[in-house]
Amino acid sequence: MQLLSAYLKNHDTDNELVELIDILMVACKEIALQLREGALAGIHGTTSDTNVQGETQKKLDVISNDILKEVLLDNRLVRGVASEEEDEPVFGNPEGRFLVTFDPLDGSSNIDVNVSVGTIFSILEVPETGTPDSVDLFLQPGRKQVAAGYVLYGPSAVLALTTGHGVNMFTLAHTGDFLLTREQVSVPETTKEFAINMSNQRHWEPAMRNYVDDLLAGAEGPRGKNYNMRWIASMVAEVHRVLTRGGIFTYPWDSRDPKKPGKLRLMYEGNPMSMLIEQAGGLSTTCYQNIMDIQPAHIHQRVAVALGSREEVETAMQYHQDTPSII
Ligand code: P6P
Repeated sequence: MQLLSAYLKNHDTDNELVELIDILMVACKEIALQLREGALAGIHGTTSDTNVQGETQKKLDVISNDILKEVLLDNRLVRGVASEEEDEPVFGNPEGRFLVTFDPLDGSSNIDVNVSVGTIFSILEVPETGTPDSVDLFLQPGRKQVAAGYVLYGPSAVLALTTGHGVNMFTLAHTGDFLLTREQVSVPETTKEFAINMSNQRHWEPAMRNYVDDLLAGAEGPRGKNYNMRWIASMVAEVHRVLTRGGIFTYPWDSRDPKKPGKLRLMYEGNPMSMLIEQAGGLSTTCYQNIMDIQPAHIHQRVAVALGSREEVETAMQYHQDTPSII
């Protein structure tokens, strides 16, 4: 089985990008070790702090964030990082070539119940023009990403990675190496599986309610087939399932906070997951437009997400075109 860096070099990946991905994996391996220790190391539970999202920070949110910041900002290639857990970007080498955004521990509400969580990352290049040490450097649409991926800390730790030439998966071996375990992943075009938090149903737009009602109507309904539902409350695990066997994952706009288009964040959840899904032949939208076409206005901007099997996502979009929006 091929080592991660060997695979990337054999497929003509930019040497400095390979180096950056390698150090990212040094951080993720440390996070995986911390998670394995869990309660034994006294690192379950919450801190007394809340992050910029207004969410109570788990101890492992902070630990993971600190590991990633330390490893990345210590490398000459990194101009700056932006994290779900940081109010503002943190800058490193003024001559650095890359910008990294990340959700250090997505799904962290699952940690104390021992359910899979993950690190999501997005890699951009510093734009030619831009104010030094400014958040503006990061505000690039998802199409500008040079790489994106996640490490899912599940029964095994799996890296799903794209550098713009398809999606490959690498499993963390006991040796500490990430070894190629799935090459050129492809999302099945159709599906019978959907993932949504049904408890929010009364808050959705009419179009989303109509779409999900028809999924629930099954073979007797307009879709003409029976569907299964999943909800793990960990985007990394949901996207990994979609990449692995198809499906649609959606966290739509809801009326609880009408000024925000949804719960998920564009820069370090929507964009990296969209690059993975599109590179694997799927589709990733807000139900109205492709997520990677959005020009970000601020670093913690939220986005509605509907991603996965192309035919299913296109159908969800059609429901939104056919039903007047209330947003
Ligand atoms: P809810 C985790 O907090 C997260 O950001 C995603 O990983 C996940 O898909 C979603 O929120 C779960 O949200 O409202 O079901 O708890």
